[in-house]
Amino acid sequence: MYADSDGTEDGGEGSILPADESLRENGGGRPTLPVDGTLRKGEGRIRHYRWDVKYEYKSPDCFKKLVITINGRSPGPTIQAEEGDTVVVEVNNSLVTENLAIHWHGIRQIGSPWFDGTEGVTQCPVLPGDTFKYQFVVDQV
Ligand SMILES: [Cu+2]
Repeated sequence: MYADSDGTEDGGEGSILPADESLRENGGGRPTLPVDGTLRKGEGRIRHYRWDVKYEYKSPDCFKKLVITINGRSPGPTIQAEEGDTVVVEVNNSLVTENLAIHWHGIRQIGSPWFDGTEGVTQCPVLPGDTFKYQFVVDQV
């Protein structure tokens, strides 16, 4: 299954790049994928997202209120990945006055405990105005 691949690395939909450098086009352009669309185990892709977290006014229940959004959405965007893929999420904290960490519930974080997103336990918070790059392998789906 392929997720969207609009070719951009920005926005909530993310982009898909083969983790194996040999599968990429020269020059780091748009990635090439096997013609039949299948990958063997160990040929996971890189799922790259850029998220901007901020407060926005939304009316989820018809009453306007401030909510925390990711790329303008609340709830935030969905990450689509398969077992063996590497998820990379660059999170920018635009909350202005609040620290931030993202916890990836259900991801075991084997070999990457510092990306588990528990502020003060496994990572320092992402300070207002800062960007933090989470990177982990999806070892089971
Ligand atoms: Cu959890």
